[in-house]
Amino acid sequence: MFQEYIRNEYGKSAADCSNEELYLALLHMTRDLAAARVDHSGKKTLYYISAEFLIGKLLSNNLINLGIYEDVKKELEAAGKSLAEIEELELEPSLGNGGLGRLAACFLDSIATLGLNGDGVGLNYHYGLFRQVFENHLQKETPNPWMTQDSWLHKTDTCYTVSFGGFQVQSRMYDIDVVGYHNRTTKLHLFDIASVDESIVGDTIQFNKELIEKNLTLFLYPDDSDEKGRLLRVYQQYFMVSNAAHLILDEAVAKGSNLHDLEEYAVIQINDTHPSMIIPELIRQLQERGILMDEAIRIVSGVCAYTNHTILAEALEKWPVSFLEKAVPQLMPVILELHNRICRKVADPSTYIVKDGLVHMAHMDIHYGFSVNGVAYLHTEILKNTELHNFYQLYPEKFNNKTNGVTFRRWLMSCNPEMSGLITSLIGEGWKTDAGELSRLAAFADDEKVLDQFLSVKHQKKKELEEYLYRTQGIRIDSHSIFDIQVKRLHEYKRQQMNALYVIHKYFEIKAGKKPRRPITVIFGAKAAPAYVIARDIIHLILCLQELINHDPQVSPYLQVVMVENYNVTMAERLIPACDISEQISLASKEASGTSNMKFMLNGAVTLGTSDGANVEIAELVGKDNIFLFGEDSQTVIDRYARGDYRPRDYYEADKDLKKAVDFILSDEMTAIGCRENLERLYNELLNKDWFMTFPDFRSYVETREACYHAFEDRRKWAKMMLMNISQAGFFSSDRTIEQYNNDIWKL
Ligand code: 26Q
Repeated sequence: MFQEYIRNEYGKSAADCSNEELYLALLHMTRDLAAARVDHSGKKTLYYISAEFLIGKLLSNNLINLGIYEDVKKELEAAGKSLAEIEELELEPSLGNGGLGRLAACFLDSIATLGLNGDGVGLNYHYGLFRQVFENHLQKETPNPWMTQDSWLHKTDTCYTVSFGGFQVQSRMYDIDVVGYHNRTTKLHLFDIASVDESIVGDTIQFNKELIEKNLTLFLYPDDSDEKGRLLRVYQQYFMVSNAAHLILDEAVAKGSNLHDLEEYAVIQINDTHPSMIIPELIRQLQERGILMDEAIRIVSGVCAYTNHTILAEALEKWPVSFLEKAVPQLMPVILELHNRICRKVADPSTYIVKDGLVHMAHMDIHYGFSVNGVAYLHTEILKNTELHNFYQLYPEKFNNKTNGVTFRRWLMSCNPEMSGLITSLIGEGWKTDAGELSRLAAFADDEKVLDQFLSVKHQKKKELEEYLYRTQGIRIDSHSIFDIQVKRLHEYKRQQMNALYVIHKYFEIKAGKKPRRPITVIFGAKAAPAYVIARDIIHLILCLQELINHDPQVSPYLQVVMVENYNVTMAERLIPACDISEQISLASKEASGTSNMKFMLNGAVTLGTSDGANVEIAELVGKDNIFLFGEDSQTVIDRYARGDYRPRDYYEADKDLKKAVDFILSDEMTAIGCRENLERLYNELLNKDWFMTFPDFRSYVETREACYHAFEDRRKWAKMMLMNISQAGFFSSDRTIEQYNNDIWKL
């Protein structure tokens, strides 16, 4: 079939084609095969609405899910071509910031794989998240175009008119097929407008934020710390949900709904508060279609379910009434009506929707949705007991937990075929559709031959990373060292700065002659929101340390620091299989779940982490012998915040290693390389504020990290830890998560 595509398109054989030609032929064939499996049978449809879908490259993934990856690879090899090289030509669509967006992509894979009738709905950002480059040890942002003439996007005939205050735009829906593993194809619907003008973007990501008709779908919002352009984000969100509401109602009617019975035809999962305006917008559109307010509210409350992804109060969206009045005036009367009904019914003003001129999006979701879920056990408990306690008292029946998961197709089968092959050779193919079967690996925990195979796969992946980083970024690392990796968005609560303080501490030890038994390579990957000053300063610190340490002949044989440029899904697929130690060191209570922790575990890395998010569940599953936990627990942290008596200086004065590490930030060595202003700002922030409490955890972090490196030296014992981690990873398959969403919430 592939040869037929090549003959038809180019009239020559695969051997005579360029990689570009082969890529396009593969794209076309895969698209056609995927389309042949489109199936929307089932009365009820799930709409997973999300401002982000961080789908990553699709070629390999789709080939795997279609069951033809191996055949295609062999066919190409026979023609002297490499599928790996061809894959590199695909551009990665960066339509997400991090965890939340990647989760949405994993969920789509599992929905299709389980054969459920569910689609994603989002926005077709032309540039997605910025591309990160380093200049003078600082992050610089550049535009990251991903759309090409020919891509996975399929232009549909579905177009709507969307009204904003004072003007209207015409939308169009573009679809990307979501191929289930050996199952049906569902859709990711991405809405766009024809009037977007890419020419208003230059070499930077600055652009005129007032020309809504030209910029509406140009960029994905880099996190919530960009104060400017927040109004544009409201326009984006409304554009997304207005289209979604239109689509949902049209599809329900086409399937025979009279709209009064909408809940038999549709269920909507609201991915964080970014799509929350779907609630008033659906009510508004139902009214337009002749349904009265009381009834419209009843209908919408029966179809909307809300997922919370954060307990950081500052990240919960609250839009000024003035923004909404300007951007979407037609929505304000509905929001006020929803608010007034709560005021009449509920005594507790802390739960009201409109307060002090701000619309609290999450409050609307909780009052008018039928389900509220957190994304890990601990996170949901904290929501119920602390952050959303007043809501929990009103609606205990709405609250439920859905611990996150990741798709094993991408995060093991595709990125680590060697490990997949080893697992399959030991326990058969069953785990690919029933991840729980991985537990059968435990039977090999003391089989030395098997343990050595695990070590050898890990080394193979480390060598591949070594080669890849050199080839793509000119960075040299040593695959015989310990790979200690922290990759995730840069945020103070995730505490990359604590990892950096450890690096400084280790630097001093080596200088003083205390050399590690084996060299250590500390790898970071992280983008900072452009407006998040301290996050940028932390990147600066790490890049300066990289420069200093890697050029210090006394230290560099034992310690290497690497910050990879432009960390994204593709890079994650290289880093995760090669990792020995997975850094999951957020301040307890702050990381809702984390999902890289699951991907690392699945690939045989051992977690060094705090009792936060899903780490707690990982620890429960693997047992304390197979994880390195440290630091204060969430209750201790929550209590300290409540007391408000944290003084970082007390810890700094009391621990001379900590003091030395912190002071080093402003040392002559560092200011000779970096920028004093940035380093000083970070130093002051740590010493005077340290809002995410790195100092209280520093000592136990250092000790536990040392214990971890020590354990690494007993290679067989370490291999057993790797194996135990993989064997317990089944719970973190997004297939399990989606099954729970379906059983408890969607009921498809
Ligand atoms: C908010 C307002 C204005 C502009 C942007 C935003 C915004 C954008 C992105 C707010 C939050 C995000 C992303 C949040 C996120 O990725 N959360 C992560 O979700 C993961 C999946 O559930 C969890 O595993 C992580 O713990 C959580 O941090």
